[in-house]
Amino acid sequence: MTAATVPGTDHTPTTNQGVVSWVQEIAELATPDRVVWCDGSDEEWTRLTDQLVEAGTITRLDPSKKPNSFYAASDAGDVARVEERTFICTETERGAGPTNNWVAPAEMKQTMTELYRGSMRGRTLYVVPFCMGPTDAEDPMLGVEITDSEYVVISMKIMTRMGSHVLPLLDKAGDRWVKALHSIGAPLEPGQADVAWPHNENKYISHFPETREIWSYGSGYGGNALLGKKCYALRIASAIAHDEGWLAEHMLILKLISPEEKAYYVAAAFPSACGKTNLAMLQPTIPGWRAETVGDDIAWMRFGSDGRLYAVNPEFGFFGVAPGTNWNTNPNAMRTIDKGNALFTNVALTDDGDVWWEGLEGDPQHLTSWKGEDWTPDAGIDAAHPNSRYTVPIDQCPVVAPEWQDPNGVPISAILFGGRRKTTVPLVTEARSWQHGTFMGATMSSEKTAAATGGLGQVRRDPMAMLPFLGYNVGDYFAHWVNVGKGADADKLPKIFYVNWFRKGDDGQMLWPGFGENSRVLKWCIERMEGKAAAVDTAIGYVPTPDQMDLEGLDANADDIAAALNVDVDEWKAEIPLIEEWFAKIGEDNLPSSIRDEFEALKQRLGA
Ligand code: SAT
Ligand code: MN
Repeated sequence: MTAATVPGTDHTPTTNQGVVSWVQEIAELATPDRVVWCDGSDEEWTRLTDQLVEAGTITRLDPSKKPNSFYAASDAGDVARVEERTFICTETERGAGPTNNWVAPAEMKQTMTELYRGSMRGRTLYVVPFCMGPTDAEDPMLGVEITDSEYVVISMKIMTRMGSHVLPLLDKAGDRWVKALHSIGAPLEPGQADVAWPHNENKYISHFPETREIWSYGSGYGGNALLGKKCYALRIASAIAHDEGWLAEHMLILKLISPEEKAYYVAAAFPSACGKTNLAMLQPTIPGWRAETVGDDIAWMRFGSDGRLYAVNPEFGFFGVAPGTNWNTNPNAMRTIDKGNALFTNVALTDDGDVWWEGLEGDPQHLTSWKGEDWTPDAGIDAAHPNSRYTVPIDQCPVVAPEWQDPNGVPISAILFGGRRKTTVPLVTEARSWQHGTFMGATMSSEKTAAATGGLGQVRRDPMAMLPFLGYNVGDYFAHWVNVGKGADADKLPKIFYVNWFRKGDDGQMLWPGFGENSRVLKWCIERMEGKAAAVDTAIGYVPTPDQMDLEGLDANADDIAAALNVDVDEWKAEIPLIEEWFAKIGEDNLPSSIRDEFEALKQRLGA
């Protein structure tokens, strides 16, 4: 079938000829039964959700419990990002760097073109025009996702600004838009019945940062398929940011309001499934303090004309980890979800048409598990997949900051880096300088979570929580961070802190209660910025003693708090060879000398 004979191909609602001819080219290659340009309307949502209910891909939840909300269970072979199948295709191997899988662009395009050939047969090709970040930005960050998955279309409606209102921007965009091509790789022969979650065992998540393109094949899930998120807003945007002198980071954006009504904005980087969404919707436990949400996953940070760093959240929805979310750990997420318009994936389904997951209140006696099996409390297995997710519009969050859509962003006072570490890393450490903070981010580490397949619990270096999301050479990325600081007025730069909510005692119990109590750590950070709080000058940076923090009313054992804040020089000495190993992996040719210098200075201070 040629493009001209694919119904819908002649319908071209944009005057951007680059978009029109790309859609035609892909229609010709992938030979869908029809082409549909998505308008983002409620009518379209209803049509697609009805269709997916009919196909058995999603289940409508009881509207009295979760209005206009749906449940999807994926195939067991398609439950998380596939890092080993994720590629950065730069012209040179050095461009992708030692932490990314690299294939030359021409070779990858050749391979994947063959995969896409006929891959949409029997399906619909949807054209999804979208914008990452506010549409009234000076330079709106546009994209067009082509997909053959209805689930992706409805997810993109929640997660991005998508539909007809983006077309006038696209008309004027010339070639400043990202081509995001997605196919589940499951063509249907005439008469062949579809399965609930079509996908392909052979998966490729490929990025072409130099030409601002994304080619994804074989997966229908999360960051593999909703291409505005990790693929565009982090991998492609990090490369754009490097070229243009700004930062695209895997960070939540939180607004803290003091009892004096002063607002502070904090950006914080944690690896996937380490509690970013919970921190983004924090309910402070300190009297008089409030918090509001600007973003829970991604921050784009540019300098304002006043020399401060301003952050924008490019997303429109939350893609939060369900397990562990409850009325105690994240009441604001629960309130956001309860308003409906949500899509749940791989959680469990209750008998009365609601959703459930491990850690949620309630004591269900029978469920349908994410695998579609009967589940009872004695089943001995989780009812929800550990990477199960809820997708819900941000503007439903009861504590969303009124300025969350400001195209100029919010001025950042502090940047937090954090991982999940049982040992070594204290509750909070302030960096000595921007460059030292960059070193902290460059060497941060975390135990692997369920957000990606494989290796659960292993400690790995995850620089700035960007290891799986960096669109170029990690050494160049560190140099870029250092340069961003060099080019700025030091007084106006955010202060950098390294936090670890997850340190455990010898008994294996968490030393710090976390969640809302993390506001105490944030308060200390703010007081440091204002020159009000004291700290101890340790080998690794400035660390408070318990009495230097506001712990009033905290229900915790004093020894535990002291242990959470302890700088154990022996544990840090044991960390040195691990950092050395990490730098060896990066390669001395790639590693900026400024980061090497910070490492040498740390060793000296530790006497290592
Ligand atoms: O699947 S996603 O990459 O979107 C979620 C995550 O890993 O943080
Ligand atoms: Mn994330």
